[in-house]
Amino acid sequence: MNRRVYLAAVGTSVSAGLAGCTSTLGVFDSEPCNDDACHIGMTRTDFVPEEYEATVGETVVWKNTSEAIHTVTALETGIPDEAEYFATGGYGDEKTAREGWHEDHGGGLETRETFEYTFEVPGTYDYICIPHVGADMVGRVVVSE
Ligand SMILES: [Cu+2]
Repeated sequence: MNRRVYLAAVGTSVSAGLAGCTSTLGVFDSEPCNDDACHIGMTRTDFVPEEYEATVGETVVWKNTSEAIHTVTALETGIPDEAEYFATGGYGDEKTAREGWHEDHGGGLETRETFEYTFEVPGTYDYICIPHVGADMVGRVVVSE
């Protein structure tokens, strides 16, 4: 056997094997937050669970359990009037949050980073991931007394 051909074939199979191992986080996609450290996980284009039930005073923790960058951005028209606005990056309103993302990916949550918010007002809270809202990456937290 020609030695150069043999090496080329080995090189191919090695790199193919490595490529198959790069996405270790994918194993947890069906249940990305399987410990007490977070409540809502983020896969490639989904918040999991998409709807989360909380009680007043509860601090909810989101964790980016994927290899993509996400945001947690409340919709101003989708949260109770009395509730304090929330968004990754600490933006005070939805418009600024959207501008921050489009300017320099402000508010982006990297792999394994977390974001938390304490829900003080009962009601329904709708939020989105700005870069993936087109892929229907939306979530809801329902807060009861
Ligand atoms: Cu996203």
